[in-house]
Amino acid sequence: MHTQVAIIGSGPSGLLLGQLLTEAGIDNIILDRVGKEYILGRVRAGVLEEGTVSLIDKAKAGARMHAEGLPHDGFSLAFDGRDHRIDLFGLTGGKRVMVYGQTEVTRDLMERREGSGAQTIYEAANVEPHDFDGTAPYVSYEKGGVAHRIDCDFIAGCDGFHGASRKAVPEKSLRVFEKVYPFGWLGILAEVPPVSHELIYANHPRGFALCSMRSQHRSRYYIQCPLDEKIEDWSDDRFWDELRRRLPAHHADALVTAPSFEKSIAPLRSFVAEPMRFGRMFLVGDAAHIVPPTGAKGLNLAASDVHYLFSGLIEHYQDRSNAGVDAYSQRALARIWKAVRFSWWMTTMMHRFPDTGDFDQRIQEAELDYLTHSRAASTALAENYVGLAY
Ligand code: RFL
Ligand code: PHB
Repeated sequence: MHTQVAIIGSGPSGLLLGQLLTEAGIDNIILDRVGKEYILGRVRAGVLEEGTVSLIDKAKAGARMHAEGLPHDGFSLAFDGRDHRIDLFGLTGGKRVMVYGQTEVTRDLMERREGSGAQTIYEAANVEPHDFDGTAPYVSYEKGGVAHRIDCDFIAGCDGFHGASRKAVPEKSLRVFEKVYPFGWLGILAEVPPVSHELIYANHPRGFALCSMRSQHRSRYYIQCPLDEKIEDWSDDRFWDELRRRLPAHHADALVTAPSFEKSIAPLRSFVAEPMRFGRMFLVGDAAHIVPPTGAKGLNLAASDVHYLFSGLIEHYQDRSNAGVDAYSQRALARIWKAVRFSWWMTTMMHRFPDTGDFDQRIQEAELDYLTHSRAASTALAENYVGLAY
């Protein structure tokens, strides 16, 4: 088999890149080690920047997002028993975010891909990129016990943090930066109206809590928990009680509860692998970087990587220039590090760290007080939250 771009991974980065390439007439094949239903069963991101929304539109997969997604003009920081609204729209000169689940983005991109006839190979075992240092790279895999090979011009490693692409790069060629946080997020989904029409990020002595949503009838809630917490120890009642305790009283009183239909614990980490290009292979999205979810940046960074790589590939195929692919790693990393900084800062400001002393606690309180009373500081938060320019 031969294709122009072999894409490893059918998550949002692989699907978005694949669809943009297909719309531009560039042939591509996507490979994933798991099946479609498994991918659609993962509950992850919920907040899309305007740049991400535009890219989904460009991939012609935006119709349902515009019909069902919820545009948000602000969110609340809750601490000290009160809400402090961050007016995203007012502070950024008219920018907003879109609340629309990653699962739905993925479903829309998959449907668009199926409609366009582009090929996706699900349940491909032992997917491996080869010879990306030379001029004739290829990807090998097994399906139904039979070995296959796809020859290609380029390989896009869109296979997430645990994927095969980054692992195929010799250790000496990679520089890795990592910070692991001493807590995780326990999250649930429930068929209940959201406690507030905007997101609430709460800093409380018992730990962080986040009230988010997927629609007017479906809510997504998270609470900070120790890393060794076991999901079996968290009945729905225990979760709802703990969430209520971490919210200002007027929200706690208004919280509508019901049995959850998804519950999971995610550890928090910051991770960046540099560079993101190795000859004819590129790392994209979570394959190259992870941010803690506090700033809602993971999926949005995957989208900005796709933007830089897609424009580089277009320049290569349409203008016969390699300037864009040569600049990919540097352009993507410049934006990534700013989002890594923002996510680290939001995480540090909003969580209770097990080893925080009195001094650090007062610094956190001063930071929140400053942030919510200074227009300059609120503007910096809003500018980063809606997403820095590409
Ligand atoms: P993904 O989504 O991990 O997809 C990678 C795909 O590659 C496949 N794969 C392989 N295929 C072939 N061979 C192999 N060896 C393979 N290994 C893996 C996998 O099966 C999978 O289908 O990476 P991608 O596409 O780069 O997308 C990244 C996003 O998923 C991620 O950054 C976000 O979900 C992060 N995130 C959030 N991001 C936001 O922008 N806003 C948010 O509000 C937000 N909230 C979150 C989040 C992530 C969370 N978790 C669970 C990590 C909330 C949570 C709780
Ligand atoms: C979500 O809805 O899953 C979500 C929203 C905002 C975040 C993280 C996750 O910062």
